[in-house]
Amino acid sequence: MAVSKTKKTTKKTTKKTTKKPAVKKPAKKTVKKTTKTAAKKTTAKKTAKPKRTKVICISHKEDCDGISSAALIRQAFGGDAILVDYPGQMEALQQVVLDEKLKSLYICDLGLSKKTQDEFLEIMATLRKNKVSVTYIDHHDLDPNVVKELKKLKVKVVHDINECASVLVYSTFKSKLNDHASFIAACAAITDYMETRPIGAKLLQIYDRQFALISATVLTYNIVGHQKEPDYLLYLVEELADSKFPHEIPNTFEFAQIQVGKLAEMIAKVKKGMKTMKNLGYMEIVDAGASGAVNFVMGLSGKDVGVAYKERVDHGIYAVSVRGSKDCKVHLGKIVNVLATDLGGSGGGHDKACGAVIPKPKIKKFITELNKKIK
Ligand SMILES: [Mn+2]
Repeated sequence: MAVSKTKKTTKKTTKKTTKKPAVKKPAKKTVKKTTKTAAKKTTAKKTAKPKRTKVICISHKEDCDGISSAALIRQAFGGDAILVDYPGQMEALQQVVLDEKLKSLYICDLGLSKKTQDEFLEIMATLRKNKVSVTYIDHHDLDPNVVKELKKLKVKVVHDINECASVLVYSTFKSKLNDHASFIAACAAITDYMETRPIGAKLLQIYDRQFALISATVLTYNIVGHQKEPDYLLYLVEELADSKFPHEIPNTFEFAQIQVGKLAEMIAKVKKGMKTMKNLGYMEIVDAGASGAVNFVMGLSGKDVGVAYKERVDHGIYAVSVRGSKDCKVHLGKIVNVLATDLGGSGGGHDKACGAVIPKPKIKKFITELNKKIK
């Protein structure tokens, strides 16, 4: 390497240096000094607050879009990821708000519902009071009043239901990301069914379609199959942030093959265990994730809506996945948001793909009411 100091290398280095905007550090120092002087007045050790230096990204752990969003944030800003599912989302926020070292927080691919939005706003207000910079990036259906409130609090909101969260992260922070980031975003767009949207389509176009499809799919199977191994999911975030292709991460394809086998078994189980109502197919899942089964429930039931639900014993709830076919004309995310809230749970999401948390005794009522509302 040292011998081949060609003109090309020099050019590249120059480009890189000019591309990245210089970080304004002096301004921050002045602020710190002022804080120190203020702290001196109150002498006691207790009041010496720790410097806020931490960058944290809270993102969705259950799919490629959430994991990829976390990876892109990590590439752009460093810091650590906290990966959560919907039932664990508020708990994670309640924890980070207590972190006295937190400087900036990114929240990605985590939609809000009627149940969670008020508490979310309260936590955002506390964070902003503590001068934590907060960026909320999401593409799920969102109450416009919540957007207004967030903007009032000076939370940076990047919200667009027309692209997946990773694509939104990519387009917002493009200048801080490398070329490979567009591939990660394209994979996320594929797995969120949003690769035909304006930006998603452009990103996918950069790469060979089959190459992107197999990468996105293998990545998804590794994410879905490692939901109970948070360290592995964080490792995936790191590797993707480090510009690795899914096939460069050891054993991903072998693992995907195992998952494919399990899914094939799931087809047989759904055929046997699925039940139908007039407008939907539904099934309780016991030994796999509900989100992995729900497409089969919809497809094999011949209905335009499929519901799969799995008990979360520790929480006394059912985690519910709902999918709509192309012929489904209602906005499932909006319907499920209202219905789940009425039943003491929470939920929401996209028009044809959404989820809910339903108290255990209310699951049957949820399904019958949903069946009535989607005719
Ligand atoms: Mn998403």
